[in-house]
Amino acid sequence: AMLSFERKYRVRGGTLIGGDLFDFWVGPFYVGFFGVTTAFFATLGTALILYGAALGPTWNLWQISIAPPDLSWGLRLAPLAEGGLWQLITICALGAFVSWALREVEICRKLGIGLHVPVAFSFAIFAYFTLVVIRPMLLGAWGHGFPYGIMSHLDWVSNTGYQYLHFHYNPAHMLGVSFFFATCFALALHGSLILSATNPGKGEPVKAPEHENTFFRDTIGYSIGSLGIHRLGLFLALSAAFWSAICIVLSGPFWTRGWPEWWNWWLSLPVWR
Ligand code: BCL
Ligand code: UQ2
Repeated sequence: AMLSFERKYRVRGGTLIGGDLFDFWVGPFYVGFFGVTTAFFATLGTALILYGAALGPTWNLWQISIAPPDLSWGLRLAPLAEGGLWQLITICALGAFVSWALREVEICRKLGIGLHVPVAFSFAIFAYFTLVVIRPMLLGAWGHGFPYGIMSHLDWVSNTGYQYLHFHYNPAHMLGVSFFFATCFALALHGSLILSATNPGKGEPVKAPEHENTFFRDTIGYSIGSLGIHRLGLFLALSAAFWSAICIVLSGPFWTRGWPEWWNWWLSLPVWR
């Protein structure tokens, strides 16, 4: 069933490519040219993962893994069973993620709203792209990408982390982690504040931003405001993804030793050196 407002907003146009050709809905879903390409890449990528799993030694969901090519393949294409599948799956993944982002752009244009959602999603795509394309290319081999498997990607993160002795000393990792934590803190504050305002005592009317502002002015002397908290939340979350991408692209291409050693610049400051 279509909700009353859905019909009103099912307007023609706003497409980036294809004109009217794919400008229609299937049930609740807007299709568009990029809906077709998303479905294509996602289906092909999933089929390739299943094929890779069938070639592998196990159907145990936790242990299935599709590994990138051996480092000796460098930046060349590898045979399917020796990492070529990983390369094709990576292309399909990026094709599907970028298609999804562009489909979001078309929907925003139809609705006449800002592009904040696709812009935000592009930060997540950027982090993934850094892991499987930018860093492997800078290091000269696709084998530096991470394997597609539940346990295997965890092993990759651990091994890659210990390669730099103690990843917590990576300054960009510190920023990424801190922004993730701050994002959780901000959403906990915001979620609880909104629920408190909309759940007053029995018989009381629902409260509005004035009450929300007053709560924070009474407790900490400052309120960022009901629009401001959403700006802050978006900034914190995008910063988390951004610094994550930076922390991993630094590791290897720009810093090859242990991360604790990087902090020696502090001991070498001219003041006390
Ligand atoms: Mg660390 C990375 C936190 C300890 C080694 N680490 C990260 C970052 C994050 C983090 C900052 C991963 C998030 C990210 O990249 O998001 N690490 C973190 C924390 C601790 C920690 C909080 C902790 O101890 C409390 N890390 C350690 C220890 C090391 C270590 C000390 C291991 C021994 N860490 C590493 C290494 C890496 C990290 C190595 C990284 O490579 C990683 C990083 O920075 O990567 C960039 C970005 C988000 C994405 C990449 C997701 C992209 C999503 C895509 C675009 C869409 C997917 C769609 C999906 C398939 C569709 C699903 C279908 C629907 C369900 C229907
Ligand atoms: C706020 C406000 C909201 C909020 C929240 C605050 C009315 C509904 C949560 C309080 C937020 C502050 C003080 C910023 C905290 C800073 C960090 C880095 C977490 O003032 O306005 O709107 O939801």
